[in-house]
Amino acid sequence: QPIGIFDSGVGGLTVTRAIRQLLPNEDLLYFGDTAHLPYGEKSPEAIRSYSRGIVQFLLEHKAKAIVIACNSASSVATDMLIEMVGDRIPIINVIDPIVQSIPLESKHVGIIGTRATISSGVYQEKIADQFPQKSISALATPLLVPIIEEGLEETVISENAAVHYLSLPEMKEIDTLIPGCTHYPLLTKLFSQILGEDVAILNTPQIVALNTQQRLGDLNLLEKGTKPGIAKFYVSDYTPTFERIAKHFFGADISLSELDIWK
Ligand code: DGN
Repeated sequence: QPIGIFDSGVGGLTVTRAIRQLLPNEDLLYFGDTAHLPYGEKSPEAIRSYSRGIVQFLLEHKAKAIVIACNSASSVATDMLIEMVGDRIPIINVIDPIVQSIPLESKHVGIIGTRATISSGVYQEKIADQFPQKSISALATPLLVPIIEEGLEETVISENAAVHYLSLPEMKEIDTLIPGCTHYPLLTKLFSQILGEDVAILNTPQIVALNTQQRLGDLNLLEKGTKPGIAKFYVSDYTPTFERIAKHFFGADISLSELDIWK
């Protein structure tokens, strides 16, 4: 039985890549809702409705666990999906494990993400609940997504955009940065050049992969065989551009198959 993973598009492949590296014997079933992206600019109602359809699809394909590999969907659809699935299979979102991984010594946490993620306030609430003594600053940084999708991480364009956002007053005093969007791990090097060594940048795909391993381990759901798992990658709308970007995020040659679950 595969681990089902979904995202609004192909950004969730940064998380999928980390899961694949950590759990190479697991079968993976990835669904990217490219027909409806970007979720980051959609309303909570729309994101919940798309997420429900995708989870239905993953359940029909016998997923033994589901990873919501999208910060925007994790922000607004996690509770609804847990309610929908009940105790049939575990639903893993990206936000809870990331919040739990904030260093205890951190005093001021900065979160960057899409408009949907930041305006949901979910990161802010969960951090405030768990670490009431920490200061929190949150900033929507939507321009970074298309820059990364164009493969422009190492150019003056991404540098200017990142410097612009990270120099805003909200981000001035932070000592920890949460790259709260599937795409942003590709800018880690740039963020650390801008922010300096004293600011910790969380490795969000790795954190989510470790949490997936732990949740599956606790439920005795980890694959015991030693053959390499099979990974399948579906999208609701195929274009060669999505495939090119997918390879960039996954860091290896993969092919996408179109499957319109909305028909
Ligand atoms: N996958 C989305 C997220 O992590 O919030 C980013 C892509 C988008 O919808 N703009």
